[in-house]
Amino acid sequence: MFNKLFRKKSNTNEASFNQQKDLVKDECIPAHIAIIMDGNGRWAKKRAMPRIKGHHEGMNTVRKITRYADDLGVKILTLYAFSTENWKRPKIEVDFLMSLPGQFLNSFLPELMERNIRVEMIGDGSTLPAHTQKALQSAIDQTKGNTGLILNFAMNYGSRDEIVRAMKSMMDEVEAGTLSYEDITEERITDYLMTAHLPEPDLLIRTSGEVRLSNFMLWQLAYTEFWFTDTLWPDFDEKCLLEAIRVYQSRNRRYGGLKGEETE
Ligand code: V0D
Repeated sequence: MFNKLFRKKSNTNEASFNQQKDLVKDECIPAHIAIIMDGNGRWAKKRAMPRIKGHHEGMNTVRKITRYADDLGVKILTLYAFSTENWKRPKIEVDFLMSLPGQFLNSFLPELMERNIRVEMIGDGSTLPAHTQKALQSAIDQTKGNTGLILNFAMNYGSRDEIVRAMKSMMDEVEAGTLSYEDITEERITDYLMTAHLPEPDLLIRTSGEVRLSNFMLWQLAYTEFWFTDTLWPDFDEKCLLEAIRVYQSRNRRYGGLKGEETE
């Protein structure tokens, strides 16, 4: 399974990369990884560049991490691309952010097809600019027959907003008489969320040193392992991903009692 990773260009730090890779267990790769991709603006500021340069670099990291995750056998990658709070940023920055899906897909869609990757989204797409919606919808349509990795973008997503919507559609059904008081269970609420068809994330990664959820998948992350790093998203690489997975696997072994005798 790691052959594809081996083929990739060797980095400055190949020895430590290979060491990291050896520590990762092939058979316990988290099926669903969710990532809060933070630190793009800070990355640019450190280089005296405009914030949008950081976002653009962050988009290139999305490409790279999608490839690594796919090569590792991850099934679902959910990326927090734009939150319901991000509209408060300067218009010029929001406008640039909204051009990223188009830029990303123009250059990356052929590779997504080649890799059998399916693009999906969660969040309220209806208030995104028309050109952004078009780019997204076209990618979703073109990849909907693909059966490999699900690349799930959270766009104009907020978890509380998602829960409010779920409650409202449940109320609608209660009023219509198709749902009753007794039907309101954890499983049923899960069914009304935008992630209804997906398993819950096994691993949450947040970059750039902030240690909070920022309204991301509150319901879905109830049992998820969290991994935080000071690395800024544009600097996040395959080594960081492997480190996160290695830590995830060691916690699973300790607390899940799955793979017995291993100790670290
Ligand atoms: C900026 C770091 C890819 C986070 C990553 C509109 C902030 C780069 C996409 C993308 C963003 C979204 C949907 C899609 C294909 C690509 C993206 C946004 C921001 C918000 F179908 N990167 N990216 N979308 N950034």
